[in-house]
Amino acid sequence: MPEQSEIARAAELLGRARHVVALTGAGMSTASGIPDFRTPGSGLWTRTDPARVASIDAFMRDPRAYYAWRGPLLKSLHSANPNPANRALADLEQRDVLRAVITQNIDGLQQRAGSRRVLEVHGTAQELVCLSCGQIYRDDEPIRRIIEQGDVPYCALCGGLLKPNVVLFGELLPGAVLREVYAELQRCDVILVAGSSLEVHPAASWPETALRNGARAIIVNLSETYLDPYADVVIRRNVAEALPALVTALDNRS
Ligand code: CNA
Repeated sequence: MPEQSEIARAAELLGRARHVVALTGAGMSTASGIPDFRTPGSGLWTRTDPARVASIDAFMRDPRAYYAWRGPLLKSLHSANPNPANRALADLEQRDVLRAVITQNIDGLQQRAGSRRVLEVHGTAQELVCLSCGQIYRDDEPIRRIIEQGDVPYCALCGGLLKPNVVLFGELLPGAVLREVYAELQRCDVILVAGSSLEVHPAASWPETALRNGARAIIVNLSETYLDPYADVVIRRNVAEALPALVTALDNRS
């Protein structure tokens, strides 16, 4: 008998699962034109030292330098649209296969593709928060113009410094979201990791938590991850091709 392809094996696992959860990362959005952090050549961190600019200490020390570095990423987020990988995960949720997407992404593409249950563990770039009074602002045109001009945005209410509502190095992850994440990791019997290098903690350790709870793991990623040897299926392909193929294979299962 011919060996089953990885896609078919993954579809088999998904088809039999009771509660599937996805963990996604920046690789889900590269097909939408948003660079990830670590892909050689295009990755944002291959050009800058992250701890130097993307930490809360660095932000407080020099917000202008932070915005100058973050500007190109924020700009690429504004013009991006969901891609077939995002739509495939939304399709899986619609088919009652996928129960939740835990995402490290800050771009909102998964929700725009139609996913309803998305747990944003690193916050969202679509908002800014005032570090003095906590007021939340939409990332709208006037604020974008300030940043694009090389200036720093301040709160209209109290004059405090505005920070994108994302988690920087040295900041805590949002507690309420984390509680939901751990509940999903308890419940899931399959975890589908897509487009993450699994190098940023604590998210990097969550598939292990799920495995320890008895879940099976499927990994779809272009480069190797530490988890590959422990996964049931590893699909080393572009998520924008592999995830739609997975949905088709699932639909074709009799
Ligand atoms: P990462 O460390 O940059 O890893 C991305 C992974 O995706 C790499 O292993 C790549 O090989 C892989 N990859 C890239 N493109 C594809 C593709 N088309 N198909 C399959 N695999 C692909 O990013 P992580 O998400 O693991 O790291 C977490 C960081 C990245 C979080 O703090 C995010 O906030 C942060 N980030 C988010 C965005 C975004 O919201 N789109 C963009 C850049 C960075």
